[in-house]
Amino acid sequence: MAPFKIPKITLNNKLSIPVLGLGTWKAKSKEVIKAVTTAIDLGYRHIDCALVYENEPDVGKAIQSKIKDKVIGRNDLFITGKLWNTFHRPDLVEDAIKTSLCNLKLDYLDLYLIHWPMAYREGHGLFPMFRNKALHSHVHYNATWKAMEELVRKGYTKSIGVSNFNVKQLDDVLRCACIKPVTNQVECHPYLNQERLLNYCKANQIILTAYSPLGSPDRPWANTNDPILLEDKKILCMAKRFSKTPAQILLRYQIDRGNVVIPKSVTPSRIKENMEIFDFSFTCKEIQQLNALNCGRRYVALAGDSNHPHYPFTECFN
Ligand code: NAP
Ligand code: SBI
Repeated sequence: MAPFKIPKITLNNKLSIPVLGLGTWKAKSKEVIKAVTTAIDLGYRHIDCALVYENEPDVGKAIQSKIKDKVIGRNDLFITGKLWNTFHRPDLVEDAIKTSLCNLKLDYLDLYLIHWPMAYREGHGLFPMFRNKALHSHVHYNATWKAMEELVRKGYTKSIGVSNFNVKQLDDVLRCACIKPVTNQVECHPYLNQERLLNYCKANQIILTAYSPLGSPDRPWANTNDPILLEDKKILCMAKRFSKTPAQILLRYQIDRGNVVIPKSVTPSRIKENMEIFDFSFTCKEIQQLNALNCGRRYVALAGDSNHPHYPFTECFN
């Protein structure tokens, strides 16, 4: 049987992106090979990667093997990579994407994002620290953005975008940009519905990509008392009403708001379950009911960086 075709949406540069992608953060070496292989076999064509996940070589192995076996061609895939915070200085940007391309065994990316607006001290590993404090760099994200534009001109990536940028930071980038960001990838789910940021993105033809759409239950800093999104009573009730799983409700919520969504799973049955969201949809009223769960709960915050001048999650800008 031919694999299911996941719908795509058009970006502001006329290229298109599959609305559902596979997340890869926290996926270990062997499991990520199996996850990417399973996903491609089932019909996923969009894989969300990053240098800082330290599993790009394994993602690359799985992709390479599917291309070699002619299950897919490179053009059928949409591969996202991300520039880590220690490589924001403009002269480091080209080498950073080259490293990811080499890891992933690709000669171009479909999308490359500035992973966070904060720059870290260069040359001291991925998380430079001194006396338990993160070391910052003063590079401004606008300068990094100009170096990202060069990557498109040189053919290293088809599209560029940002991640974890607030409205003010996106606005700064738009004012200096010759090439507009196609997306802002941010945490998004009913507990953090990002209504203001989403309205800003829509007004500026920027797609919002929703990360941690299931509430990131495997995040390393989870506390036993934290609310569990996948176990929310209203989500469970809706799942029952639609004969769908809570995860499927949370993923369809993103699609019906016009967002791209990138759930992570290394479990074949869940990778399949997370695709089975194209045979139902929500009315505006149902989306409003889900939006009403908003309580500002952020599961992913890099809270240790809250004293960085470009830390994005301060109340007044969100
Ligand atoms: P998530 O996708 O919300 O949740 C992943 C967790 O949910 C895993 O524990 C997974 O388990 C479980 N899961 C998956 N499908 C499920 C289902 N159908 N039923 C029950 N549990 C299910 O969290 P995330 O990994 O934080 O976010 C997704 C992706 O977004 C990341 O992997 C990464 O690619 C991206 N991301 C980007 C940023 C950024 O700064 N740009 C930050 C965070 C995340 P198993 O894997 O064990 O199946
Ligand atoms: C890492 F590899 C290590 C820490 C970490 O914390 C914040 C969330 C994040 C990130 O920056 N992007 C992710 O997908 N997860 C992450 C990744």
